[in-house]
Formats: sequence, C-alpha cells, structure tokens
Amino acid sequence: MAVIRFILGRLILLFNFIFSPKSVQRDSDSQQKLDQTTDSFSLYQLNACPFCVKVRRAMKRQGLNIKLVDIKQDDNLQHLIESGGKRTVPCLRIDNQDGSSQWMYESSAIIKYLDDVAAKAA
Ligand SMILES: N[C@@H](CCC(=O)N[C@@H](CS)C(=O)NCC(=O)O)C(=O)O
Repeated sequence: MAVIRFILGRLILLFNFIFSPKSVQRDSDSQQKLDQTTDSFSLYQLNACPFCVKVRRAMKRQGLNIKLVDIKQDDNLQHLIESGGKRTVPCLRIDNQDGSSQWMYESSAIIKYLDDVAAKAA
C-alpha cells in the first residue's frame, strides 16, 4: 500500500510539473500589495499529497507567494496538531496582527479563501 501511494504521489508530481498552470500577471503595485497580505500566511503541506498539489496549483495560478511548511520536517507536524487541532494537510495558517492565528483546513475552502484574497488585490 505504501509503495502504491508513493508511486501515485510521484505521478501526481510529474503531471503537476508537466501541466503546471500559468500565473496571472499583475502590475507590480498590486503584486506587492498581495505579497504583503500573504506574508502572514503559511501552507502546512506535504509535497506529494494530491490535495496539497491542488492548493499549490491554485496558488501558482493566482501568483501567490505563500510560505510552504513541510509537515515531515522539524516539529511542524506537532505544531499543526497542537495549534490547528488536526494532523490533516493542506492547512492554511493565517497569522493575525494581534499574535493569534487561524488554521484553515479543506483544500476547497483554502482555494476559495485565496481566490477571494487575490481578487481583492486586483
Ligand atoms: N478533504 C480534505 C482531504 C485532505 C486529506 O485527506 N489529506 C491527507 C493527505 S493527502 C491527510 O492529511 N491525511 C491524514 C489525516 O487526515 O490525518 C481536503 O480536501 O483538504
């Protein structure tokens, strides 16, 4: 089962590489404003997870520069479970100015949220 999952993961990465989406082009002011907004975002994820690939493709389409946090590295998984409440990825962490954080699960909800953020910067 682990072998099949590994092979499927590599195939997903290969197809994602071959059919990589094009990024939307913005003027530099709009892109800078968007980069400032998304500077406080982090995507907790795994490289070959299909739902994470789906979110990363949406980020690429929207030209979003969001920090990726691999839950296999350091104590990122522990941090996700303790602060987000679940070990599922993808999970978008949004750091607020008051020091609190929101943890958003579900790839479709994350993509909708990011599309809305990108639309506001247009
Ligand atoms: N419905 C979720 C599914 C996410 C999902 O199943 N992620 C897998 C990795 S591909 C996972 O984290 N599984 C471990 C778990 O849920 O504890 C989404 O669309 O984001």
